[in-house]
Amino acid sequence: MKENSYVSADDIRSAFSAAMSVMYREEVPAYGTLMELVETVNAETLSADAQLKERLTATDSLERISEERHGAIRLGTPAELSMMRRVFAVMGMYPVGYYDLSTAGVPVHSTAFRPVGEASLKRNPFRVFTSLLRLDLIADETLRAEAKANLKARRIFTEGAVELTEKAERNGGLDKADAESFVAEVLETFRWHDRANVSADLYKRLHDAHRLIADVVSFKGPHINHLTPRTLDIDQVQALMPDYGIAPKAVVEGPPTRRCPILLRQTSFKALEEAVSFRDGDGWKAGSHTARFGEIEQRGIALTPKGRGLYDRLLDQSRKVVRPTADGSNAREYEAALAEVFAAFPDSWADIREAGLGYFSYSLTEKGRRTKLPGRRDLESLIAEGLVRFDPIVYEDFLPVSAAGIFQSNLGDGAQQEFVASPNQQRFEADLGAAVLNEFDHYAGIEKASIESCLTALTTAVA
Ligand code: OOG
Ligand code: NI
Repeated sequence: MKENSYVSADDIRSAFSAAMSVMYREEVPAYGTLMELVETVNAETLSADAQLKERLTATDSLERISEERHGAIRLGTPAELSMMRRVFAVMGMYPVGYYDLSTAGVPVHSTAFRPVGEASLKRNPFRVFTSLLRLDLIADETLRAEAKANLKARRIFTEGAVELTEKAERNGGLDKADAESFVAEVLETFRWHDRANVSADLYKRLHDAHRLIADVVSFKGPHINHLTPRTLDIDQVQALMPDYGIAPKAVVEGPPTRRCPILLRQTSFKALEEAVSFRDGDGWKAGSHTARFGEIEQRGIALTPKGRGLYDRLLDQSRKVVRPTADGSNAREYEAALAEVFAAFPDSWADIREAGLGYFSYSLTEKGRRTKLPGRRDLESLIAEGLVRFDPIVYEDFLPVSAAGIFQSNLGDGAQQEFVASPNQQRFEADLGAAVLNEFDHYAGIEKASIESCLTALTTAVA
């Protein structure tokens, strides 16, 4: 078969995220309500801000503005993780970044599978935050062995999904019919199963060890636990959630509201209690489980290691002043402390660039396009003369402190558990079967390529 008859990985990813959106709205009606709210707020924001509308029309497709940007799953074994890597690769999604959440009392470590090239991100940036349970953090040896045996016995991928992944690897792609079956087969892995794999007794013991362990071990597969559309005004959606009958988490995670958005802000509605049944001899016993929720995100500029260092320090500093509680009782104080501390982070694109805190994409201005230079010049003088402009590069990754906040608020308001901090990227990569990509290299590469293309165009363009 000729290569050009294959469906592009970007198109498979788009079809997959659309199918997942439909499935999740059916499974979790409150998520459908959140989507409606997001669409309303996005439409209002756009009609109130003609400049924003113009900018987004030029850079993004307006009709897709409210679509899902990410989702999340939690896996149980190294074999599940490495197979998941192969499945995502068929959709052009690669593991970027390593996130250790043990420090935050969550017994997992994670990566994000996402598209990496500029064109792929533009086509559809859908990512999946993927966590691997760390059974080594369960103290009780008997319980650990039971959990392990349960996980070992389950099959989270359909035979069709495995066969089509192998076929794509062998041939370098899938044709239209195979791509359609692939999406349908892979969707099965993410589906909710209301019949648990375990008895009520084992569920309770797992749950007592950590709620997250019960969520990963007790079910047939790694149900998608949330999807996350993009909002143009996260504060407004957060404020309006109660009017729509959904309970927001206490605070928005990430940086405060700013003129020049940095990194990622996110919030969610709290996970719902859902009816499930547990194994009980030959029959079933009714119970409940809390895992699934909806989230929203608003992204800003990707920061350089220096900018990220400043962000981490300021976040740490504000949390020393006020630590947000799960019940929201000190949410206002936390927001105030955050805003005050973050006043130290420059808030104009020019200042952020000058201080080397963020990554920018450079392009020729109108004047630059009409200019031809005899030889290469340095970037700063080209900017000063109005030949080259700079625009922020969007942050495409996640933030460990924010992720921990999202995890925690969806695991209930109960006492937080402490684990000894034990990042183990090497172990994660061995389980994954590949190294994770470094997010900073990626942004630096995009920035560098944009500078190079300006310089080339300026010296070869016809006046
Ligand atoms: C993942 C939580 C992290 C995010 O957006 O930071 C996350 C989970 O609950 O499984 O999705
Ligand atoms: Ni999320």
